[in-house]
Amino acid sequence: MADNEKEKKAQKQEKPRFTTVDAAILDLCNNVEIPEITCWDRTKKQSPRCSFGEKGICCRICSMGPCRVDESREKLKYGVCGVDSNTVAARNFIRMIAGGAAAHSDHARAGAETFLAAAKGEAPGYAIKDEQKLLQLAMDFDVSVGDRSVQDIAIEVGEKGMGIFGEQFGPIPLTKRAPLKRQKLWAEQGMLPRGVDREIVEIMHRTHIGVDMDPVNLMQQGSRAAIADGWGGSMLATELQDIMFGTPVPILGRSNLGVLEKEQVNIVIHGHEPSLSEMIVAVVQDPEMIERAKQKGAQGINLAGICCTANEILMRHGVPLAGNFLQQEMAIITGAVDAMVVDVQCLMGSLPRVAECFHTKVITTNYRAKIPGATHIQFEEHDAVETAKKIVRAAIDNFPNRKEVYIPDVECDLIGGFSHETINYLLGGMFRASYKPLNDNIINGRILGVAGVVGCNNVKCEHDAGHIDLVKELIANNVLVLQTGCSAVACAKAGLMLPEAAAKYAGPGLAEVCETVGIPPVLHMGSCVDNSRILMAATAMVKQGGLGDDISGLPVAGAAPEWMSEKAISIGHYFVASGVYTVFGTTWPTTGASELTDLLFNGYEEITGGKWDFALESNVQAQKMIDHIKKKREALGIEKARKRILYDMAMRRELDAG
Ligand code: SF4
Ligand code: MSK
Repeated sequence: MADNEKEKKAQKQEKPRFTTVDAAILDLCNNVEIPEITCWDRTKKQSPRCSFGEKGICCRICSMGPCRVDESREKLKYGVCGVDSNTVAARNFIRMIAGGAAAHSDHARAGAETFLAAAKGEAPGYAIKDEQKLLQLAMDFDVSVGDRSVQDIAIEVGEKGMGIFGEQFGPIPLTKRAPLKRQKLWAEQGMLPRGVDREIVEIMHRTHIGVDMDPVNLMQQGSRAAIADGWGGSMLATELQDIMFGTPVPILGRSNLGVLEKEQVNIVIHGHEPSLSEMIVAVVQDPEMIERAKQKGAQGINLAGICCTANEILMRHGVPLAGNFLQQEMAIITGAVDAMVVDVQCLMGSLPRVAECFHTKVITTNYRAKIPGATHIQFEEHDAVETAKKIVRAAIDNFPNRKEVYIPDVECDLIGGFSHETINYLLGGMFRASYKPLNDNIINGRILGVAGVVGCNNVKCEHDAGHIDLVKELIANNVLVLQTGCSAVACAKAGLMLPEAAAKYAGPGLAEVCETVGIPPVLHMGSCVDNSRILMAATAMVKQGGLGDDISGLPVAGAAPEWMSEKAISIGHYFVASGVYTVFGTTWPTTGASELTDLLFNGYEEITGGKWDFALESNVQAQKMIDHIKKKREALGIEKARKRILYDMAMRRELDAG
């Protein structure tokens, strides 16, 4: 065997068990004997994977299959029913959009139910916290305001909100928030959405055997459903949550497993819906609960979060982030988590099995998401405080059952809470809130552009590295970064969400702006559904003026370097359908279908002004995003940084004479 081959083989064998750059996980695995129970262990056992599945060309829609289609092999060109790889991959792709849009929208529906119950006074503990936002939403829904009471308005807004999901004819109201040119384009392209329920049902119908076989036509429906998610379900979830729980403002937080407390009862909240976690935040401060914890030998109660429930309660209360998606098992492995309380989405089925090796109580709380082996305590919004108390009591009572505890001494501060409204105030000031300073700094070249870097962790790649490397490269090139989801948690842990990160990592122009305004170069905008905040920020930039008349003209780009969920595909596609260049990393689900991939990577630019792209390496993703931003700057005529020129009298006279 040649020397370099031997070297390669040795390197392959030496691949660490936990591929991560997270210092807390690395510390944990050096100090705790971890049984083979983690997602890293399972992913090894799943290899090698079916290449047809990876390329999006495995079809199991009917029982004549499963069919593996392969355009490069004559005998596998068509499935039994006669469809080719482009049809199969397009059907699979838009079914992913349907799954993602359904998750966001069902989250929104649960929020709307709680909102309506709260408005009617049937959900004690909940209130209307942001009246201004309620009035704004009332206007969007054509609800008359006049001299009606807040409660009356809220009830009608709640009822209309519930009605949006099943809206049969459309367009759904929040699409009217988009720039006019975008709305016109959607109408021309047949993409203006009806209610998301209808759009998802239509995807399932069209992708049934023997229905829609045209990839372009399938993608049009996929686009309509994705828009119904971004400008419907997701946006409604964000709006109603802000009205009920408060619109986030900048807040200090902490991140990583070091936020767990050895001497306190640790409750980790995990999932996506904030309705229950908001109540838990209140209940853990109850003196009766703190006293109970002390009676069990703890010094108090410590609350922390994983995934997007974490992001929700960080944004509004500063509750620390214990970690992102790939840290859920690791949190239990510290031995310090007395209860992991989960709601919906991104939960690993292994949690109760991992918990068995330690002492953690895994508590499911939503009838939609039960896990064999977990304890179920159903969350009732009509009796939310009592449900929260029951859960907190269960956690406290589990404290004496702890075995070995090892909490990595790794944590990092961050500033969260950058809602679209907050950015508006911070940039323009309370009395002249506007995006003008941002647009001006983009036009004068201090800021090259804006990037949304969002999405999951994926165990197929090095945990967190994709997010951190990409974001560092973007800010070094003066690109302001907006973040949500597990990507935001990754960058928070890396210290990128602190104002001092501007001087350390950002290019000189971006650093100057951040230092003047007092913001970090990377802004935490919330959870997965809060990607709608990024849509609103982009729309505000268009409406402010000076950067064209549509989102597709802005010097902006999006990325999800470590994506894994169907929600990420729905989010990515509503950004593409809204005119944004969007690059994904790790893996791409249509590589076995050349025409469909070409449509998504090239053709879509003609259709929506946005397009998909894929690159494995962070530096390539960054370069592609920067190239796109520069292309847009050139089209706007602002490709060169404009220096501020101070005119002297002679120059002024010359101007006047001209
Ligand atoms: Fe095969 Fe067609 Fe059935 Fe898919 S729908 S499994 S390609 S026969
Ligand atoms: S939690 S969807 S792993 S971002 Fe929103 Fe993280 Fe992705 Fe779940």
